[in-house]
Amino acid sequence: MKRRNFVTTGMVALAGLALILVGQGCQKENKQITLGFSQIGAESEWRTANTKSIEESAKAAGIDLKLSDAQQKQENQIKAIRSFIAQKVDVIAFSPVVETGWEPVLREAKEAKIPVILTDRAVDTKDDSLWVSFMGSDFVEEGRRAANWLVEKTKDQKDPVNIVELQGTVGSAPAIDRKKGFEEVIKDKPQFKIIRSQTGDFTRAKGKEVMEAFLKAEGKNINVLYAHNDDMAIGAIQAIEEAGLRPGKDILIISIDAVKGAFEAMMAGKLNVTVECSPLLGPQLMTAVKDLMAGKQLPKRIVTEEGVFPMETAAQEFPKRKY
Ligand code: GYE
Repeated sequence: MKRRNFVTTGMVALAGLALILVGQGCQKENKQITLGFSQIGAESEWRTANTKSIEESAKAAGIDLKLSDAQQKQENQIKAIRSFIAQKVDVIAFSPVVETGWEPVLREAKEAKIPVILTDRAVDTKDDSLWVSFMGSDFVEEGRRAANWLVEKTKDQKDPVNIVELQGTVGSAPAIDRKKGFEEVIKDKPQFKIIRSQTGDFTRAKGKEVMEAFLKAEGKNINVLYAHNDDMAIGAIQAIEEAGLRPGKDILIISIDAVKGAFEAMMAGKLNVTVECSPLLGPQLMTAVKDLMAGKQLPKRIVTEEGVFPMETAAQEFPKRKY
C-alpha cells in the first residue's frame, strides 16, 4: 500500500472509532441513572429531613431512586444492598447504621462493578477501595464544638461540672466521634467529669427513659446534659421537667443537629445550645452520582460545613432554618 493511502485509511478508521465513542457517550448521558439508597430508618427529625432531601433532589435531578428503610438494623441494610446489586442499579449509596461489618457486601458490590457512595456516616474498613466517596459531617469536630461551648459557658465557675451523656446508637460513627471530640476538649480540665454515659439510640423515647434513670441515680448532682442529638435532648427535657427540675437552668443542655425542634426548645428556654449537623445531603449526592456516571473522579471525602447556635440566637435563626 502506498504511504498516502495507508495514512488516509488510518484517519478514516480513527474518525470512525471517534464517532462510535461519542455515540456511546451520548447513550450513557441519555440513559436514566438508577440509584439504590439504603437509609438507616426514621429514628430522628434529622433522619426524616435527610430522607426528604434525598427524595426531592433525586426527583429534581431526574434520577430513578430506589429507597429502602432499614429500621435501624444493619442486616436490613445488607439485604437492601444485595437487592440493589441483583437489580443492577448504576450506583449504590447508603448511610451505614454502624461502622463495622460491611466488607463482604461491599466486596460484592465491587465485584459487580457498582460504585458505592457513603453518605452521612462512615464505615470502618481496611480496604478503602470498597467505596468511592464519603460525604457528611465531621462528627469529632461537632463533639469538640459542644465541649468548647460548655468550657466557655462555665469559665468563671470554680465548682466541679458533672455531666451526663446520652450517646447515639452503639457502634455508629456519630456516637463514637461525638464522644471522642467532646472528651478530647475536657480531658485536661479536671473540673469537668462525665458521671454517667449511656446510649439513647438517637430517639426521643430512649432519651427520656435513660435520662429518668440518670436522674434517679444522681438527682441534683447533674449539672449538664450532653446529648448526641436533639431528639434525645428533647426526650430528656421531658424527664427533667417531670422530676421537678428546670431544663436549661438547673441542668444545662447541649445537643447536636440543630433541627427545628431544638430551636423551639431553645426559644422556650429549655435547651442551651445546639451544634449544627446538616442532613441536607441530597443535592450533593445527586451531583456526585451524575459526576460518577460521566466518568469523573470523586473526592474521597466531602465535608459538610456547619455552625453552632446558642439559645440567644434561636429566635432570630428559627425562620431561616430549612430542617
Ligand atoms: O445526628 C441523628 C440521627 O448520622 C448524623 O443520626 C446522623 C445522626 C443524627 O439519627 O439525629
